[in-house]
Amino acid sequence: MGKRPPKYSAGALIKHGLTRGDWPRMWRRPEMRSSYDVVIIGGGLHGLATAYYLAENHGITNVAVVDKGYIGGGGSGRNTAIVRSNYLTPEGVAFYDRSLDLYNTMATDLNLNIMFSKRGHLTLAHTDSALRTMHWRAEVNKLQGIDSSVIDAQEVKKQAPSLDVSQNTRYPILGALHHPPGGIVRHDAVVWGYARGADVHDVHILQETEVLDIMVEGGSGPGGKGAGGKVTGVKTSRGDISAPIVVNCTAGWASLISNMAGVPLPITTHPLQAAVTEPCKVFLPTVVVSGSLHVYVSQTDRGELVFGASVDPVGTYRVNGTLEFTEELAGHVLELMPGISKMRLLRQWSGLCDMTPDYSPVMGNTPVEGYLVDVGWGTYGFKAGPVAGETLAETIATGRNADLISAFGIERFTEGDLVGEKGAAAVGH
Ligand code: PYC
Repeated sequence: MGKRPPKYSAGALIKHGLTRGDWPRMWRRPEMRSSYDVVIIGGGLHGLATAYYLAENHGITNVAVVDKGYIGGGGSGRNTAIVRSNYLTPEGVAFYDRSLDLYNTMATDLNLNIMFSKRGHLTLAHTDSALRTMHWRAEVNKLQGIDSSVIDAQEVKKQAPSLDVSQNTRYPILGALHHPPGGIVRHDAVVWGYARGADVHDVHILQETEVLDIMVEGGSGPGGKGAGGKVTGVKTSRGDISAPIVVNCTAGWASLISNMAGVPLPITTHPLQAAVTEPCKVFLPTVVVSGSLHVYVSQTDRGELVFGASVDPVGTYRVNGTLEFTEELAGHVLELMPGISKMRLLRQWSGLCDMTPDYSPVMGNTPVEGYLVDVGWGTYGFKAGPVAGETLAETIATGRNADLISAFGIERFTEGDLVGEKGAAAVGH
């Protein structure tokens, strides 16, 4: 435990740069074994974090992370990199706050600059009912020690001077939920940091390895799969792997992968579109979200504005951008910040969001022994990655769902014990 990636002195870095020296790989391309103690499906932030914490916190290192593409090529590379813990339910607040703690120490823990910019987070209220929900969230947050409060329109203007807070607009800003610990993070650095941290512990990261089936025996469903069964491994495009524990850490394809184990999930998959502008002088010092206008925006340290929206209303697996999105986004953004009308959009993209009925994830053990899920991440997967990995690793190591995820179990959908987080989603859905 506690293995660290090598550190380089400034002199060694300069020498490497000038001599084009032999840079060590951040993670290897190992030969696939025929069996592992744990197979994690999905080489994104969640899968890699799970592998890292299994090794780092529990000494479980005979682990493979398999991905049909390249690591970080799914939701981890397609999000808008916002972190915060100002949720609506006590379960959500505690969970996302632990993730923020882990983000706070991550640069040191993983020895990589993840560019965490703790710049604060504003969720605007344009109606009395939205303001009421902000007060509700602020009180839930404060009860759990989270720095979160409702501020009025004048204070909003101080936090984000480019916002139009005049009261004669279509959606006047009445106030906002202000959450100073929120911010943005360099998303790929987080993926790379966990990948390197896991690789140092000899975890196998197997890219371009597609899972074709999950092998289960003794279950009550067709082919011996489903409830009451036991996992025995996975079939992949590079051959079979036997494993007593298989973890579904996928986004976008979570329900299709889960069907392979005979464990259906209450998930619908929708694209979420995002876009980035050309860079300009930094003028937006905080993250701004408007649920009513279906938009959120932050400015990177390079000066680009990064925008996101609500999920597209129709469920598909498509990840291209649409002109309708761009038009709608521009209209809504200009209502908030009329001053940026001359800025040009550079590019747009989509990520796939697995939406659950209560806007909370599905995590932990399932009715198939040895098959665990870390899915249903909707529009909130990036901020949850570290705590998802930490709690999943604990669940695997101890055999029982970690306390922080006990409310997110799959059984809540049959027991009717939902964790309704819709009021704290960044945007309307
Ligand atoms: O929940 O903070 C959020 C979020 C940001 C982007 C998408 N969801």
